[in-house]
Amino acid sequence: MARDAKKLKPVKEFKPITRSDELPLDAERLRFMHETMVKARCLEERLIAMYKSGHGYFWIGGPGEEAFNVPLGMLIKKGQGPAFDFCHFHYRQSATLLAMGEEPLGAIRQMKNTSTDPYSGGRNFAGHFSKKAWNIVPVSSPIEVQYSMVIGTAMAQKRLGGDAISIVTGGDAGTAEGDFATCLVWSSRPNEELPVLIIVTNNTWGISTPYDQVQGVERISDRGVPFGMRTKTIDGNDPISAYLELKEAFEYVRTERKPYLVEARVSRLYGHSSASGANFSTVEADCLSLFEERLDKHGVRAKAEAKRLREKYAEAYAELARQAKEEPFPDGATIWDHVYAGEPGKDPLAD
Ligand SMILES: Cc1ncc(C[n+]2csc(CCOP(=O)(O)OP(=O)(O)O)c2C)c(N)n1
Repeated sequence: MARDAKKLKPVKEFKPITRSDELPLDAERLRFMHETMVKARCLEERLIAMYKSGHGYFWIGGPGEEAFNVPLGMLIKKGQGPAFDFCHFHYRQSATLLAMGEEPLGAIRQMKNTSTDPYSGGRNFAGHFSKKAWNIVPVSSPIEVQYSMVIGTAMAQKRLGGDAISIVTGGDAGTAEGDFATCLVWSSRPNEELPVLIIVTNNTWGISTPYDQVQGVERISDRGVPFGMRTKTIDGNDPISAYLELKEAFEYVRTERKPYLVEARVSRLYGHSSASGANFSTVEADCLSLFEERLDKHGVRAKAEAKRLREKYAEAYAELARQAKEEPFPDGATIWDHVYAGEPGKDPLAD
């Protein structure tokens, strides 16, 4: 659905750092951020192309959120168990996984629903990641349940001590559900505060429902204020600002062991999902193109080089899709794998 402009008022405090002459991050980091954003965009565009050519049943993903999701992935302390960060993500997080070092082939296999899909063995939607080795909890299709679940891992981390935290992401519309309120209450109990980085990516849409017809608050971050937690609304279309703001939030949660609610304003560049057509939006800010303008202007990466990278990854991922096309679908006999602990009908604690 096209519209003229976002009805949300612009946030005055968005730091103008990226409009100054000096970029406040080193060139190597900026180039990594840009290349990872390119990878994420090319991956999502490949997944959309697969859906449109009949090599997948449903697409949903994160094009338009790369400027926020890449810095997020760069700051996560990845590993398995409570001494590492726990990630309770939603379905728009491919750029975060790539920034953490994930290979793109898994997402392509999940799109094609092959048995080789490392996240669900070919049985879940696109963008439904899970990775035990990095504490990436399986993405849930019923939205928002992750905001209740994050409390559990954060409690374990609080008891353990150390600096690992639990991170939860979800969209603006989903915050209307009770799980979000549960998260605010349980993460902020006096003297029992939990190390949770609560993130809401606000693209101003819930499928086709506009933000300003549903939410009475101007900023979702304000929902955390009555609970005494630190809150901030940040510019999720600016990767430098997002990196610096997130760094501060991570440091606070790691050291204070208390919650921090971040609302990131982002774009939704290909609509909600394949259910709404998955066509490029010309009325929303494109964080990748905007970043490329700035990198070129500051001599960090020329536009021609950025274009070359886009072509390189577009072709590389087309090749991965050709590879996945030849791989088998899951065998019917594996239908119960990973559904229950142990075997169906057998007491999981019996052995
Ligand atoms: C419990 C539940 N209710 C409804 C849906 C259908 N649904 C899927 S995505 C979505 C909108 C989510 O919007 P938002 O939370 O803003 O996240 P976005 O997809 O825009 O990032 C809805 C209503 C669902 N999957 N689960």
